[in-house]
Amino acid sequence: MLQVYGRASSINVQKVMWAVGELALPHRRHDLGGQYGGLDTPDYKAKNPHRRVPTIEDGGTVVWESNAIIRYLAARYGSGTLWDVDPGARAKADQWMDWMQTTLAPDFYGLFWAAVRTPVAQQDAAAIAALRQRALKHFQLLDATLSTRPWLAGERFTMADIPAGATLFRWQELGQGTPPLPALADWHRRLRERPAFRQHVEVSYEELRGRLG
Ligand SMILES: N[C@@H](CCC(=O)N[C@@H](CS)C(=O)NCC(=O)O)C(=O)O
Repeated sequence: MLQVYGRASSINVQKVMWAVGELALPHRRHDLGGQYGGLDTPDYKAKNPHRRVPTIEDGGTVVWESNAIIRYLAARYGSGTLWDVDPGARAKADQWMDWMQTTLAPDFYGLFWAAVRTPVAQQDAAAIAALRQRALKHFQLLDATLSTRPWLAGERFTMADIPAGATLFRWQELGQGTPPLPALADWHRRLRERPAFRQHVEVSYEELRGRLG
């Protein structure tokens, strides 16, 4: 059975669990990282030399890096659904997944750390406002894209929607006071119709509030 290592409050674990849920894969998730620790054991280090979550183990296959895991699961179990067999169509999904990891995530995670993980007494309002503006520009790009098609890679939900979509639950709080983005809001509404999104992404992050470690 598929083993997933990582705490449910990690957005990178949530991305993987959302894919696991979409594919209805029998699995066992192990709480690791954050308050649960367990990343420094020789056993975990052998699986993931980076010592972060998530990691998966599927038979003899061990994979870390959340987007690499999503691609592996989609290719192995989601051909024709999450995974498009046409290389050109699949590249459309890949580009949004890589964009999330390299462009949206640094600003969005920076905002999350500044506004949620940093204790209130240490928070820098100007830095939070600047990070919110930087993140907003990325959500505006998503909004503009989603005003031309229903899903990020085209006409149907694919793995492309998972990494960027996983940020929307937290953006609800972090983006407060920013201009409305109608196409983004409609995408979020449609993602919320997916049980795996609600189960794995709409997870409380209160255990992370005020905790820098
Ligand atoms: N690029 C990696 C990032 C992995 C990462 O930094 N994970 C965080 C949680 S989101 C982590 O392991 N933090 C240490 C901890 O939880 O103890 C991925 O997408 O999987």
